[in-house]
Amino acid sequence: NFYLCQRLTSWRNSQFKTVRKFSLSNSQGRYGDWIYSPEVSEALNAKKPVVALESTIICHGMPYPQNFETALTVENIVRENGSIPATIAILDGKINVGLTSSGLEKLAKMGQQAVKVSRRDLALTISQGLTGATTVAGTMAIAHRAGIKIFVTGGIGGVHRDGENTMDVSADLTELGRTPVTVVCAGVKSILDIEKTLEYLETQGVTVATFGDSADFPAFFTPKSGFKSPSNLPTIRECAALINANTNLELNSGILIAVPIPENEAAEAKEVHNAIESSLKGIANKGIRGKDITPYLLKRVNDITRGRSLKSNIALIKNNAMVGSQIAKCLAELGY
Ligand code: PSU
Ligand code: MN
Repeated sequence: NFYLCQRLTSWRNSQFKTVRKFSLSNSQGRYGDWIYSPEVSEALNAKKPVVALESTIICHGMPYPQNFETALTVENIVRENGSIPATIAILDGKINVGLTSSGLEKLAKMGQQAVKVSRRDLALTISQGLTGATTVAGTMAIAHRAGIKIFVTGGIGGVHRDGENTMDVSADLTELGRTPVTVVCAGVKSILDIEKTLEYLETQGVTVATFGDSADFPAFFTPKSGFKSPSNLPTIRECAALINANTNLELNSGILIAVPIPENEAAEAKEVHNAIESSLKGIANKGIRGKDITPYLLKRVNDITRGRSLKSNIALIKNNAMVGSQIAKCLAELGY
């Protein structure tokens, strides 16, 4: 028994050493074998502002090559406005926080071949060694564990139309209810039920604010949805103060800051409305279900408007990146 015990202990020690060595060589950051890009690792260690970016928007939200170009541009806008971008994805089963441009290009070319990774898919994608693009929910979960407080994207998922019957409610909303990360977006597309999405965010205890002076919650392609925003924050500094108050309370729930698309970049409301209505008919006719619904609708709307909605989509993400980066920078400057 003594012999066995000794053998076991030395085996366990050797395993431990292997694991330690393995993780050190793979990680430049604080977590096991997560892979941090050098600039993200350096920024996190030095407590410099970092902004998380998602990858589902690259693989499942936009066509190639616009997805690749936009991803690179958005990262640069984050840098120009004082923060370090951390695009999050799973490459061959490894969580990457901050991607190289070749990593970004690989994902952009993979498109829908990459797994769409929400919270429920994280452990599966890692344990199976797959490559996946993280949604808002998936990205928030990782960003929080990496110590990143701000996350910029285009739009979030929400309560789908007819959601009261289908129960199709994006896991993005429940993630916002349980993960203290601030998501900066342009509201939600009217492929969704905007009113019910706002109700559900309230149920989940998510603080929602429109950035700027508008009383409305924005509708992604257009600055106004016709639904009132629960609050407005006119300045970057007020956004930072809100995040700080939320952190200090240890509520552990997230914040949604909705930035209306700049008026001159907005899509033609009627055109987008028609494209969305006809795309919605397609899901029923083609029997599209579950996690495939959002990517299908995004692609159809892009196709029907022949790229005009994509142009607005790209413009609003750039605008969000500027706002989000400035909020992260302000948070760091205030020592929050
Ligand atoms: N809405 C958009 N663009 C997007 C998405 C939503 O306008 O790219 C993506 C985001 O990654 C979001 C996900 O987290 O779709 C939501 O998917 P679902 O509805 O299946 O939860
Ligand atoms: Mn869904």
